[in-house]
Amino acid sequence: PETIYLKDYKAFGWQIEDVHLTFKLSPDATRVVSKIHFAPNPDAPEQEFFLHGEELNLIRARIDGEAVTPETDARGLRCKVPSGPFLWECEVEIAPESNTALEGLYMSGGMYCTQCEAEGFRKITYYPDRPDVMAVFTVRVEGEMPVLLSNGNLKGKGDGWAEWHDPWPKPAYLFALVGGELVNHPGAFKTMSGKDIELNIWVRPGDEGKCAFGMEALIASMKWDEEVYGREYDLDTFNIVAVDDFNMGAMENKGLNIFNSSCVLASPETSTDGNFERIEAIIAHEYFHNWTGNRITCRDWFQLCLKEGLTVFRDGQFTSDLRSAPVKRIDDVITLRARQFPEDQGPLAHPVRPESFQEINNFYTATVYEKGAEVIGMLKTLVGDEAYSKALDLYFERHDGDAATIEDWIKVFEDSTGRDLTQFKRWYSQAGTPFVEVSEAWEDGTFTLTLKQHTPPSPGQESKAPYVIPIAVGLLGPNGDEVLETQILELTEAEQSFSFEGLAARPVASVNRGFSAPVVLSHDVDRAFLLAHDTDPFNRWDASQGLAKECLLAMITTGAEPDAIWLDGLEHVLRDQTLDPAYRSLMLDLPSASELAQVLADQGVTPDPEAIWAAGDRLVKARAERWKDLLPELAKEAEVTAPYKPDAEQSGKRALGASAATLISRLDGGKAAQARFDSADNMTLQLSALGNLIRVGQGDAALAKFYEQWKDDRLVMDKWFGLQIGASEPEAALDRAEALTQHPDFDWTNPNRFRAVFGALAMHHAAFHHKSGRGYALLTDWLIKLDDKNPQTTARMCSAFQTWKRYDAGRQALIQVQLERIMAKDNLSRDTSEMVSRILA
Ligand code: B3K
Ligand code: ZN
Repeated sequence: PETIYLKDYKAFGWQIEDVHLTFKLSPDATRVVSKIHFAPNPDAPEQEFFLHGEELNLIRARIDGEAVTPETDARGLRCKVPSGPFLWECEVEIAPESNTALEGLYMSGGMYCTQCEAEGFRKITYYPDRPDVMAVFTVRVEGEMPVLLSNGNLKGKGDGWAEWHDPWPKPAYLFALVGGELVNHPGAFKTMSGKDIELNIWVRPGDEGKCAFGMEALIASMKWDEEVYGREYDLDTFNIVAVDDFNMGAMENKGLNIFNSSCVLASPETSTDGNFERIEAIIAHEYFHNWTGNRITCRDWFQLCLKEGLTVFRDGQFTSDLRSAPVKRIDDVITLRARQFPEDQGPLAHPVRPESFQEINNFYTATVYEKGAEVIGMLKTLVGDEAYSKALDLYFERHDGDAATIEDWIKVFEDSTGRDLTQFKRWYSQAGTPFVEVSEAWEDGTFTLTLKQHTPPSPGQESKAPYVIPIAVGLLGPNGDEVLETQILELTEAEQSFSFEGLAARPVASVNRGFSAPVVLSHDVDRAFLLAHDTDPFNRWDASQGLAKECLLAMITTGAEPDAIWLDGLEHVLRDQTLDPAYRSLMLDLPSASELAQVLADQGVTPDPEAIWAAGDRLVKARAERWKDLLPELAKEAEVTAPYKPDAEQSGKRALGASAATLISRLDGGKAAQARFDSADNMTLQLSALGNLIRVGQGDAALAKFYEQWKDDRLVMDKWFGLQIGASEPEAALDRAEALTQHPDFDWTNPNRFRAVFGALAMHHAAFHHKSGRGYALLTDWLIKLDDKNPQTTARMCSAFQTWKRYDAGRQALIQVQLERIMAKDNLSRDTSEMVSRILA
């Protein structure tokens, strides 16, 4: 496969004045007629006229009314064109019903829908399918369905047709079309300048009762973006459509967002608190793209983080404002450590702005999204809140309507603050997680912190230059009082010291408060003291996480007993009713097995998944016994008597209640869990009780009952599939995964169902890495099967193998066999081939 490089960027030779598309929908023979006015682009180098096009059946083409016979191949079409402006007309035929890759125009449950980002539009018609070619689209859709939607504003509709016009120039990846028998949940919004916007969530009949929450979230997002970023919506209508077959979460098509139904449909009976929070965040994320992504888009796909990093950062701010900021920060760091750190420290490591790719869909990664957002967070910390707002105003003013680059983004900050950001830009070009080592000195009232940074090599990057790292630091006196409020230290050298003078006694340093930089910190500090006294909620939580890791590592490597000092400190926090229940619930969470494996590997110890599992199990049991009096008190305190609401307050209580209940089930063999399950009137409670029953080996009857109750609800059934794997002991989890792939409801071509099973398996560290290799083989069998149908989802799931070099020679050999088996498959997709070759390299 061909590799594309950032350094080879070249502008397209033509500009587009307007695009008219007509769709005659039919499952096996949809006709697409395009009329496009091209004019030479004066800023582009000489080039032949090439339009992308894949899997299209060309019916006819005309230039200025004259029939032409272009040269076509698997990637597109070449044609001789006039030297001045011209009208291109073309008709193609496509078969949405046999499009199982879910990219381009495809069908889901009888409905037509599209997914064009990143390069799906070329499967709809011949077009310069690149984000820097922006055009105004007019779209006519003809079909026998009652609802026919496209981008922009509705211009007219009649029996079997509808016409849409989008006045905002946009790249083809933001094109969308939907046709089907859909019903709408309506809503309305008045913008800050007084414009009335019609809002709709379109769903299959039967799902209309699950839209109210999504609508509220949309309205809250529109309001928030006006208040915080001054961004107003710019069309008459905003439509959201839910589809069941979708490769990822959702898509920000202009004025017509298309969502995986799991990311928009919600009801208390069928969705957990976690689902509600995620739906709220994704709706906000896609809406925020209207400005960061659509009005200002990316010049090329290497600049993906320009829209994704910024939009993740914005949706994070939104969630922090609506819910709890410390809880959101902790949640984000948990995800970062679980998903981005392993990527950044393994064979798939790549810069936030990659410099080459074979298949761009493989770069919608935790690094581009989550680290991309962290980089913006650091920028904001360095310049300050006010300067950040000023810079963003300038960004919108200067680049509205542009296809921009990271250079443009950085320049806006340089121009509005006067600060030189040359060194800061390394965050975009160097891969790998920086390690920061902290050492301390104390002499005559002066306390000195010495920070050393080091970033290990990553594929294609042997040595790294130092980053600018904003490290937030506070100092606590011996009695626990804060003697120095949070300050930002700017670490710019490989090694640098910072002194604090005039202190009465040696302080305890709280370093990288709020996780001000996405680094791995090593600091020999009194964590129990920080757990007791830190005023920074993030670092207080992280002190406990650090103690948990130390405790588990000692249990794993020396068979030590659980650390009583840590558990006492934690108990103190748990009993503190002034602390948010959600926060206390997070305090009870243990670092994941995969994170422990990484910590061991970092220390040069080969992780043994069985030993990690056993230690975790032993610790949970010890905590349950130690806290047998405290747990019922917590459960009681966490009870919610008011009618269900998925807000931060209630869901925090339910989370604390669930944490307590999980430990209680280790003491009573599942008695209380059974009662909770039987009386549950919301999915949060029902699912957590079911998980606890499975965990103690008492889940079979409840699983059967749950199945009977929910077998007709696809989204709830995804939970049923996933939970029984995730909550089982390693061998039982493997047995269940094998059995579930034979279940009549295992519709493996549905990405949600496939991920429910194999995502759960890959996340179950001890099951997936079972020494028999069963987990590896099972996943591989199904990846090989799925690759022909859906390369994008297959490639994404391959990342389960990315950490393979951490493990012992036996496991490595087992994994290598499987990776080679994938590579040997006939007609392996470009997506999967790129992923597996990188993992093997
Ligand atoms: N921009 C889309 C992701 C498209 C993924 C293409 N493989 C959703 C989002 O980030 O909002
Ligand atoms: Zn996005």
